Amino acid sequence: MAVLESVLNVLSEDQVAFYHEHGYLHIPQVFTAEETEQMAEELDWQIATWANKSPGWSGPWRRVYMDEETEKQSQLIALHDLHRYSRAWCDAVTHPRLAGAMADLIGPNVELHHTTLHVKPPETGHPFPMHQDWAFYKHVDGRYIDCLIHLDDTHDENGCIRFLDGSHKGGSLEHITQNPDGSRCTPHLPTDQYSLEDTIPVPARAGDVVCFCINTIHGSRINQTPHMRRLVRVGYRDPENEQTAGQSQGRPGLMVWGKRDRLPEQDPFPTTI
Ligand SMILES: O=C(O)CCC(=O)C(=O)O
Repeated sequence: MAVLESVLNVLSEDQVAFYHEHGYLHIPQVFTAEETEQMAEELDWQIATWANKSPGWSGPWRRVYMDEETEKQSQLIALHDLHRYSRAWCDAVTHPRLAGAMADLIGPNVELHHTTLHVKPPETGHPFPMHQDWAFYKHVDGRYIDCLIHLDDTHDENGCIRFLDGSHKGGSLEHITQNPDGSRCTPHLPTDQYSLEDTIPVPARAGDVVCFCINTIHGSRINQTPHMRRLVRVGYRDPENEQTAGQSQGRPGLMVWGKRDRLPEQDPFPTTI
């Protein structure tokens, strides 16, 4: 009888099965201590040199998640596409252990879509309301994974990521995108139907990656500690999973694993935009 050869690059079969069942996966120590230290050092440089500090995501959810005083002070430090700003982050998003793990989950072909920094400053660092990342960069199907690269150890006190177990199986959901006065707000799910209380916390160590499907519902609590909580989100997709709206639409990404197959009538990328 023919024995099926494993085609997995980095993950075990149990890890792959866990991801497909629960919609998320904690992958310990994707990066070595030395790599993580270099990434953290260059991240701090990027924060000091390029990042924006702002009140963060908007919407009526803020007053459900925070009291008035905290809400006024709550901040988020953010920056997009870190791999464009320093070498350690270019190496990180193309790292064979990370890219190989993504190929195990959505391969054989994996394209980088975006990189986004989320730093929760001490004491009042921004909570995240329940949402799917699909609402920010809509794709036709679930062959899209967001990875949270951890630069700091996380736990509930500093706002570790939390998932609604198995929620990816429900597909994409319409989000609230307007304030009661009709102005636009950051997409989020109704606070009376989706609660952080129902989610599973996934604490992780610096150097770990926690990844999840674009349709997995998630959120996180405020950072109540005196220290920053630094996470970088990196999005990877099957290059044939078409984007229909949102962040970075129409922008081809680096192929970090496999090849970009040519579709019928598809032209090569132009040299100007
Ligand atoms: O940084 C966090 O705690 C949450 C991040 C998040 O919700 C996201 O990247 O979509």
